[in-house]
Amino acid sequence: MLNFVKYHGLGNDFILVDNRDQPQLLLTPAQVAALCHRHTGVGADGVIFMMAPPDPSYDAAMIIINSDGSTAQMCGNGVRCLALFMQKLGIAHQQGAYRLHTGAGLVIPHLDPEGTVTVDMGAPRTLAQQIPTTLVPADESVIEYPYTLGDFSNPLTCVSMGNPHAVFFVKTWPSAWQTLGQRIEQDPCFPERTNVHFVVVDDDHTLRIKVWERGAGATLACGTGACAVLVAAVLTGRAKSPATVWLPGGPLRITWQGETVGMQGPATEVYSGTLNPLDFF
Ligand code: ZDP
Repeated sequence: MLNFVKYHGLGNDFILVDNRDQPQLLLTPAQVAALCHRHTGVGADGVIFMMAPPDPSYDAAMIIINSDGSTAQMCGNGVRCLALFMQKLGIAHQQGAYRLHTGAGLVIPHLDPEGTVTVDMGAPRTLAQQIPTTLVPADESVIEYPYTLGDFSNPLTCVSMGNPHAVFFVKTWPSAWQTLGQRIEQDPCFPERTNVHFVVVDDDHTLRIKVWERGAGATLACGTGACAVLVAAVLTGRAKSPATVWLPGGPLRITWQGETVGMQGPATEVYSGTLNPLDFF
């Protein structure tokens, strides 16, 4: 039997599994997809596995599998959830912070006294080979690129927070933004697919976004996406750090002064349970 705890960060929800005892994942990608199903499973945007740290300089490693069974390198809301899960399990921390190994490198969540989690998300990357995208040569960045797909034409800025993000600043959200988001996610110019964000700038320090997530579809929030959006807004002169990024599920506080990106927001335990993975094939 498998013990799990369900958490969410602004409605972006995850099944968390303590997988520190063994190197193999306790669930297959197909089982993850089945568990994430909202009618026939537990229901979640992804599963987060807490793995043993790769070396003593880390407290744990994080692996995230999206609700479609694909693997992501990083997950901002998930890091906040994982930090609270580690605290619940009594895992020792140094001055309220954990050092996590992720597909995006070292990420450091701090447990705030008020119950929120502030995460040092590492440095953003913008080179085409780091996104990855074939829109421009490998060592160039995609900033205000004249992107066109069918009858959608809009400048595009791409930022990696370990995982790929395509950011479109718009005056108003396209009416069919979900269909559009899905088509952009799968545009062959993004060989690893991409997360997609449509962003309205309210003022220098306030942004509102709609999120289409790679491998999960429309979600209520995306932590790495909120970070990528502020970086894109600063790079294109549209906003300044610090900013409040409003997602459908609520606000995240994002800072970027040119080095690592900071993200502050809530995470909430929903319930814990036990299931037999074999019931999900
Ligand atoms: O990059 C991807 O495939 C995303 N679906 C991963 C999850 C990102 C997330 N929404 C976040 O908060 O950063 C969980």
